[in-house]
Amino acid sequence: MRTRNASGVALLACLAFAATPASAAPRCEELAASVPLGEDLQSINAVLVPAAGANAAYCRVDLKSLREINIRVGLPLSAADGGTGGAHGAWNGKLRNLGGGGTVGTVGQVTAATNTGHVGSSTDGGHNNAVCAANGHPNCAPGGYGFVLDANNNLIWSQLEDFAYVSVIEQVRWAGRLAELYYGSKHSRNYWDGCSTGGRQGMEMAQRYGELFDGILAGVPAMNFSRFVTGSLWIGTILNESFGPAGLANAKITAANTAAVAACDAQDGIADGIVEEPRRCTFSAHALRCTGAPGEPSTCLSLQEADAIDRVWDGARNRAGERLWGGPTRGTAWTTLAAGSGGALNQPASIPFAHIRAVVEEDPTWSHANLTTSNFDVQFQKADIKEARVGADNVNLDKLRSRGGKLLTWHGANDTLILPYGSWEYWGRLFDRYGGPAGTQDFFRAFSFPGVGHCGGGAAPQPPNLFEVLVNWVENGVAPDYLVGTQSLGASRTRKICKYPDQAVYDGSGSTDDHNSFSCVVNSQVPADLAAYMQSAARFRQAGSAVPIGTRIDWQLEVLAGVPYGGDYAEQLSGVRDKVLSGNTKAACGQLQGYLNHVSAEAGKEVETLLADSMLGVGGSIQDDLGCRQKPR
Ligand SMILES: [Ca+2]
Repeated sequence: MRTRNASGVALLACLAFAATPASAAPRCEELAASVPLGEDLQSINAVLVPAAGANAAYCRVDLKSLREINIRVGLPLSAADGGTGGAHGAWNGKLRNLGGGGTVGTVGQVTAATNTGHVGSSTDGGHNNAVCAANGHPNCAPGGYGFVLDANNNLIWSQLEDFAYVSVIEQVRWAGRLAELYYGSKHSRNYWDGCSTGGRQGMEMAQRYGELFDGILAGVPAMNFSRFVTGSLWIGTILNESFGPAGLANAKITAANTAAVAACDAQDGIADGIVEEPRRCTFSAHALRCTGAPGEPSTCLSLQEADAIDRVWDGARNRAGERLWGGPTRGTAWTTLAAGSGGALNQPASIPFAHIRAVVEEDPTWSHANLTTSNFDVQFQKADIKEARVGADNVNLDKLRSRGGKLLTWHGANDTLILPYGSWEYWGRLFDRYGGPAGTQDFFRAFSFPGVGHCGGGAAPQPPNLFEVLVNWVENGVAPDYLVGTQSLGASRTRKICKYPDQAVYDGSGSTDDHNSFSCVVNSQVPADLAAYMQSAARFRQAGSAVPIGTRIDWQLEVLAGVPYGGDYAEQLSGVRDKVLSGNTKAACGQLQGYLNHVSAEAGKEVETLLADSMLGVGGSIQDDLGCRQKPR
């Protein structure tokens, strides 16, 4: 292990001269000494891991890059190390960068990549759970967010940014650098492969660094970070407000979900236990109201219970009744997003709760009990303003498209952790940007899997090997119009899952358990009823006028205080605030316009592009509220 020491600068100079010439590629054991330590490499260790069990031998490099970003790169053995069978030793010439899960916090295994001849890579997301715990923070465990807070409970923006994307692009860059050094040859393909947090990381790569990738598999992305986390808290909020500490028996929730699936199953024409499009299922829990009849089930519902279940299914709404976010689809268990005791649920589960507490409120004592259906919209807006730039929900994929790269994504329609609403919402906005689904099909394909849970699972046909599908698209030009899902039912059930928003339709003959009996009907746009379902409150003003302009500006100023380049913007925005508070609307509008021009110009230089998203959004909503936009746009 080599590490950077106090005289790092002098060491760096010596090592640069000592670097192995490119003509003689270093063996694994020489690899660490071949890379100069510097600002983006604090330590590096390389070890040849012999073949063991199902795992092929590979060269494992563990390094620490910027700040607390730890990265692992696995390299199939080079010819010099005895590797055979690939384009360079055992290497197929390709990078397969692997995504993490939850809040990460440890580097992941890379053998899934090295075993198939790829250079594999992973990162801990820029924080180590053990370091977090040593700093005395609560919620350091996987799924906790203690790592973003300093000792005074102030948000460490760099930690959040590292988690969002910096660690990820460092991971990808190091995979490429080390491959070139070890094999003496550049990679021929660059792939991303992840699900959940790994899917979000893939979306970040597509949006920010699309020019670097041939193919990105972003499964079930935890994107829309600034909105979906708060949206998830709706379940716990309804339960707490309706039932307090007693909660609602999970047996009743399960019974309601079971009844909903039974009621909606045949809507799609096939009674198979699967609701093809849960947004079209409008089953009300009031069907399960207790009647007092003898022998009725103990899971029958009171008026209040039925109301609560319907409101959870419906999803978060603001006080004006506009949808903020979707709920868990009917048929989806709530036990991943809500928690409780004694078989009842009454509060949000730990991951979204920890997120709001640490990242948004910067207060480890903040309680979910502060949230009600009456102030939920304020919380939703606050998180969005604060975190928009790490939201991973930018629909500008021009970099990926221009390069000819491909983005393959999917979501289980019964996801228990990351509500599928976020993917449907993003796909719809992407179609809007690129002139409808047809305008996206050469670089983007998305699949909504009915009945499937979080990154798989559920009593429904499961996705095939999607990485293989992606590679076949990138390297052989086979763009997937549909995927074949498989469910084991003793005999196997296969089903066509058509690319979104196309629809699988039964041909009218043949087994409904055979995908060959189905055809995909191409939809040139998202069907009107589903588009209507996705209608939501205007972003950054979801609470309407409930949050005073001054408060919204204050939230944005807090963001600006924590980022590079923030000072200039903050000065201008403070000026707007002063003029608003003094009632000088005309002058406020003028200064706000100057501020927005400034942001637009900087965004054009791609400086902090996604920060600009929230700054422009907040500014735009304030323009509307102040009536600044008098001329038609
Ligand atoms: Ca069905």
